[in-house]
Amino acid sequence: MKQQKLMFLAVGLTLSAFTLAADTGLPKLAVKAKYKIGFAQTESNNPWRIAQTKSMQDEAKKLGWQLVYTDAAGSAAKQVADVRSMIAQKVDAIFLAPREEKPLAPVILEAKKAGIPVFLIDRNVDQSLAKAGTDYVTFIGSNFIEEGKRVGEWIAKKTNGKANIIELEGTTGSSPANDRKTGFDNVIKKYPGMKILASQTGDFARDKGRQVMETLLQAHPEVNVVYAHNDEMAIGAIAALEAAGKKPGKDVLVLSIDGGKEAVQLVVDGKIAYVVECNPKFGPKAYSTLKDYAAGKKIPAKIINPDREFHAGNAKQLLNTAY
Ligand code: GYE
Repeated sequence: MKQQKLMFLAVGLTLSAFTLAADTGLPKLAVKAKYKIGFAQTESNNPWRIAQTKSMQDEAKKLGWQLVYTDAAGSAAKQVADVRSMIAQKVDAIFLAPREEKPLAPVILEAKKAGIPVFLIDRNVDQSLAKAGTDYVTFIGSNFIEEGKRVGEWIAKKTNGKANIIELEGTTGSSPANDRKTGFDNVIKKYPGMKILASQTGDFARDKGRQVMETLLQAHPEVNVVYAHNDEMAIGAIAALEAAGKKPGKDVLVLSIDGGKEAVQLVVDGKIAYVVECNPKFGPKAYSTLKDYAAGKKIPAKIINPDREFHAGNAKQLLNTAY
């Protein structure tokens, strides 16, 4: 009798250890017809952000869900406050596009503690501070390292491994800026003839990109390749190059990431040489992932969007499909 009891106890303990191990610790989400969700946007100063917000809003409308939308206007501190206010409003779930990798990690943990699942879209956070699949459900977005690598490889091929490069980096401390640099650097390292003359942030913004390019151009007139971490800075750089009497596409190859219509048109015009796409239309995928999560389906810690590319050979044909 006693032995039997002990055995039951042992089986029970093993079972609960199993359930604990299988439990991710993430807040659960009830299955509902309609949700009240938060979307904390980082800024709205470029076409990429505007297209992303529109996609999130359109899809919420389609589903009849209530969307609490905030715009951090380029401030990580404001975005932290925005997420806290969503927690206070007891939204069912939060979609967050974290402006920078470190400052947004703590509020993810606060949401988790409050029982609200968080989904990261388009930008990630520092995994040592908040972990995908444990502290937040998943990251949905592009593989930024791969994007940077593709740009680097394209340059290596087109220039036979000889280039004088100016790099315009995205927002300092953001995951796309960090990773687009890493992926690019990994390729450049292999080619002694490819030199990064200067690498500086243009904050993913057109006018900042133009100003930075203007200054760097004076210091490095020998530049023949510009790698911009997004379209906006590439368009700013083109303005600076033209103002200095240089011909983008001839004297200087300009490459970027995003693939918005304006940039793809510039590929058609011959001013941008190559663009890796990074599509901002997240709405449908974001919400279907939330529904899958509520239904108890296993969600991978990373959901990677496929990225196309635009170059002289396909830009005209693909122009209408660009965001
Ligand atoms: O490339 C840029 C935007 O986080 C992937 O942020 C996104 C980047 C995108 O402002 O244009």
